[in-house]
Amino acid sequence: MTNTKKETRTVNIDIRKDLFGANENAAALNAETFKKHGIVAIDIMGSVGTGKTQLIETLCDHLRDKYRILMLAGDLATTIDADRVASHGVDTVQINTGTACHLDARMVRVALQNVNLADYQVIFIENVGNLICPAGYSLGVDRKLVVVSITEGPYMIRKHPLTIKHADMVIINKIDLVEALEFDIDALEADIREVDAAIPVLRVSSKTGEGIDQLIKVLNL
Ligand SMILES: Nc1nc2c(ncn2[C@@H]2O[C@H](COP(=O)(O)OP(=O)(O)OP(=O)(O)O)[C@@H](O)[C@H]2O)c(=O)[nH]1
Ligand SMILES: [Mg+2]
Repeated sequence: MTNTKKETRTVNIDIRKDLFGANENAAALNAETFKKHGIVAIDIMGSVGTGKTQLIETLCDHLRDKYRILMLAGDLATTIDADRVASHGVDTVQINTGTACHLDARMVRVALQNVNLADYQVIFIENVGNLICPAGYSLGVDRKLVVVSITEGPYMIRKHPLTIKHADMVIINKIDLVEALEFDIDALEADIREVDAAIPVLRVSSKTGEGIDQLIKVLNL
């Protein structure tokens, strides 16, 4: 009996590449869907408590008479943020991610499954509060905003530059607290410019509404 030696086949799986590749495919599908319905979709990222929901609430107050708006809220648990925005007369869908510290394109796709997209012109997506994880996951949106706020201390950009690299615009929120906190906003903006010299940076107070008209103008809404 001849003993024929067999070759061992090796398959290398790059899990990260596989994961990100699958997400990019789902993001492309989302982008196509938004385009087909003429929807402007905006992903709002940022650490816990920077004012993402407050910003969406204020934007909705300014825009809800002009556009039909849907808000998708990403959180590990609860419907608190979706409920807050819904109280402004805006339709919402809560996405509870369980343990995931970011939204991905598939979650957005699933969340939109039972939504009649013909009813909407603008979709605000509040990502899970986190300055790191959401950066690598495209959702298929038109714009990616990062909300930083002056209550996080002066070093968050230097410590977490990655999200800025993946964003189209940075919102510095809570500027109504500048004096009380003796915060150096110019230094914070200089840190942002170190990461991306060209990125638009807007200073707003989602609470008082300062800077919101300018933000709406820059967003082309
Ligand atoms: N003074 C002031 N407070 C603000 C402003 N924006 C948000 N806040 C307050 O900051 C706190 C957190 O705001 P949220 O909008 O819940 O923050 P978030 O980023 O959505 O938080 P998570 O969803 O938990 O990540 C709330 O008490 C808001 O009222 C602002 O411009 N000025
Ligand atoms: Mg929130």
